[in-house]
Amino acid sequence: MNHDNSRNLFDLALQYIPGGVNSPVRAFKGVGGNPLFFKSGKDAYLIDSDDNRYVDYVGAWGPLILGHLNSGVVEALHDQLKIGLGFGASTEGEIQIAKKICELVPSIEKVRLVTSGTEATMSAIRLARGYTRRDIIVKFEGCYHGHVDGLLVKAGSGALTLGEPDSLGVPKAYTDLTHVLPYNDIEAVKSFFAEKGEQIACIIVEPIAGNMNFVPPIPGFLECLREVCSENGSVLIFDEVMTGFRVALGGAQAAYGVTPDLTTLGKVIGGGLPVGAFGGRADIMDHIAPLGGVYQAGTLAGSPLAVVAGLAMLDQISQPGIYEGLNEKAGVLLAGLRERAAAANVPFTTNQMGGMFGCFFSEEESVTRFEQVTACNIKNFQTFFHGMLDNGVYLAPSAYEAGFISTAHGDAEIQHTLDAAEKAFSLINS
Ligand code: KE4
Repeated sequence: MNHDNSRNLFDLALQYIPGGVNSPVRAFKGVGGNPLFFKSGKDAYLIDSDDNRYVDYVGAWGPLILGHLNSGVVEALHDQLKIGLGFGASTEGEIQIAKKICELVPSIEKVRLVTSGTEATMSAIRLARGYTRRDIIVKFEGCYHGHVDGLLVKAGSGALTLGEPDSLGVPKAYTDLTHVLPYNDIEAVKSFFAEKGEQIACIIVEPIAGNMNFVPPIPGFLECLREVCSENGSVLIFDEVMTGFRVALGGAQAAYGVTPDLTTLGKVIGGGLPVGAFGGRADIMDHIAPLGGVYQAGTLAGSPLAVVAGLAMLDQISQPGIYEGLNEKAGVLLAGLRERAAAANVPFTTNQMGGMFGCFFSEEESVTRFEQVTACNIKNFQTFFHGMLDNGVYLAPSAYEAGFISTAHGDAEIQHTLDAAEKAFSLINS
């Protein structure tokens, strides 16, 4: 495949943008080579700046559950563009999407819109601290909750991809208040809370860890978090920016039957436009300004464009059968990948829920711990990534990211992907 235009655009981007990208994980540092520049997308496909076509499993990192340029979302945007881009004042649409979110996620009694997942988690943490009047927070190694100062500690996603799980520029005073525990380690949670429980403002957790690839909670892990938070008056925050409306209509909390006190959302609820949200128990949310003393604000919060796109997305994914279809398609894809890996004698395993999945170049039967993720064969992943790219399949350019399938992926796209995988796996032992 010819990537001359992407190469030229990257050289130009490097003159004006740090690292040539506006978000580190796009830089291909996790796979080697230069990042691609894309110019369009339609349904399950992306077109890059050299007119190469790919079946896309990144989906803008999760939002595009209905594929690129979904007609319902585009139509809603066209209608909104005729009447206004934004007013810095309230609109009816904000009530509609807030109501829809509260209906679809029962634990959310009240919700505040923001413009990114980072803003959502930052605000939820501040709210938990303001509500409990406590400072210490708990997160888990390998989880990523956006680039919030106090959460850039042993973080996943781009931080892990670049091998910098802790960031420069974050004062020690901030990270001293963040306690990091191993994901899925029930005993570690119990002993930490036995010692410090009454000092803990909150736990923030990805109910499925999608930023160290795809690591599901082991039985009892989420229930343990719920129990220790209830016992100690700490706030349980499920960061469902990635899993919300992705793994199930009510998110991972619906799939696992564990109810958090607060939930953060993003990605899917914006239909591809910048939206985040945090919401949960009304008695906690009512501590947010202007009602309560926890300040939080945003110029573009509740942007009418993002709201109509999000509403069009939520209306469509609320239809019966959507998640069963995504689950089935992802299941067929992953079974096919496992078959082809085995045929090529490549150690390979997968995890999946709904339209979200993870692929690991690992001997492990199942991957449930951070150490198992970081022990995966990175070189095999990199060879596979480029083999797939050269055969028209675009995967996340990092071994620490999840994959996403959309309603626009059909049998043809899955077959194309499996045919590409057969070639890509064969490169590994050649
Ligand atoms: P944003 O600020 O990037 O909108 O959301 C931060 C965030 C919060 N919580 C979870 C669970 C997330 O996955 C994210 C962002 N996800 C990454 C991909 N793993 C965004 C991609 C990127 O950083 O470019």
